[in-house]
Amino acid sequence: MKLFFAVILSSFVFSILNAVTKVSISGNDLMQFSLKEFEVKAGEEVELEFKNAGSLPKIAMGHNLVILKEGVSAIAFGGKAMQAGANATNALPDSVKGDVLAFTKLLGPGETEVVKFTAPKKPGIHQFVCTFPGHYAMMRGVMVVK
Ligand SMILES: [Cu+2]
Repeated sequence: MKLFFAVILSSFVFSILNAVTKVSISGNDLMQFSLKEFEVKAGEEVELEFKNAGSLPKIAMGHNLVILKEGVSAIAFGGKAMQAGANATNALPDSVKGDVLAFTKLLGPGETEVVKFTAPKKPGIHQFVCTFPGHYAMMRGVMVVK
């Protein structure tokens, strides 16, 4: 009987430890994210699937998804990335990654990437943005940590 409870308890603990929030977002040829807002639980693992659902060539319409640290504005960060030399092949210069919580690479048409990260322990709002040159004006959203 004790063993039975131990098994139940350990599988329960295991499922808590493995709680993963899955989020799917895509970007398209109209410079739009499919989601403007998503929610995660503080401290929980997040599996973010990002897809470039467009068909235009990557050099003209590549997309990435960059989640920023709390308090960093997507607009300001987009400008900063441009000044740091963001371009159509390297949209997220290393020198600005200090402001970043998680990011995907720049994806071409039909490409998908899954990134895993741990949600911040502190509830709050994190803006996200595509840093392909010029896209930050339209491709923005927020991740709410609850
Ligand atoms: Cu984009």
